This record gives sequence, structure tokens and C-alpha cells, in this order.
Amino acid sequence: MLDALEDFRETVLTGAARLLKLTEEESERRTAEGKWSPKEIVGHLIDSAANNHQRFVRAQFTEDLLFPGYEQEEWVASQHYQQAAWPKLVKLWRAYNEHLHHVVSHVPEEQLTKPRARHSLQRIAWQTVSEHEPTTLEYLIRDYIAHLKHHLNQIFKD
Ligand code: NI
Repeated sequence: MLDALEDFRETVLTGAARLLKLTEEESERRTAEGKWSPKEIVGHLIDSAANNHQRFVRAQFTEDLLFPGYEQEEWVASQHYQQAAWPKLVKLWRAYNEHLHHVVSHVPEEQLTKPRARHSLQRIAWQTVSEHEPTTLEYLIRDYIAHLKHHLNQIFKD
């Protein structure tokens, strides 16, 4: 887990530096009809951070990992990320993830690794887990980081 957290920290810091090099115009560019712009992708990652912040904290006082999902498209559209200032969005994304790094770095090992039979990762995870298979908070955290990297790569490949 330590390696994953170091990689997470590095990804956020280098990712934010690269994102800040995009101009306002580049950050608003949608490469195809119906696809998110970099502003909207970073907005989606802020929503992901906010929702997972709740999960990472709450998981430490409960036996299960039963959490609500969120309507991703509607969250992005209703917050009008396309009209937000790019450097502010990137700084919020970086700050939120630095806090999440702090939070998950302090989760006791026992909370990270204990099997959770009851969970909703068949619905809320990026790489889903069958509801019949136990999972762990460590899995949910790693899945969060993998999802973040997936969307960063989407921005940098365009
Ligand atoms: Ni996503």
C-alpha cells in the first residue's frame, strides 16, 4: 500500500503541474460531441474526490462498504465546470487529493485489509467487484487512484 500512496502523491503533483500548462482555451476543448473537456474531466475528478472522501472516512467506523453512487454526468453538467476558471479547478483538485492522501495514509492497516462481505462495489467502483465476493477498503482506495490516472491519461493523450 505504501508504494501505491507514494505513486498517488507523485501523480497528483506532477499531474497538477502538467494541467496548469494548458491554456484556458485548451482546457475547454471537447474532442468529440458529448465528450468532456479537460475542465469537465477535472470537475468529474473533484466530484470523485468528494464522494470518495466520504467513503474513505465513513468506512473506518463501519463493517460494510455500502455507499451510494452519484449521477456523474448530472454532477458535471449542473456545476458548470466549463465556465469555471481553469487554474482554480486544478488547484482545488490538487488540494483535495493532497488531503485524501493525508487521510488514507493514516487509515489503520486493520481497517484497510479486513474483508467486507457487504458492499456496493458492483455499482460504485470503477473496476467493479461482484456483490458475492468480499472486498476491502484498500481495494476501494486503489480503485480510486486507478480511476484518477485513467482520466488524467485521457487529458494528456489528446
Ligand atoms: Ni470517471
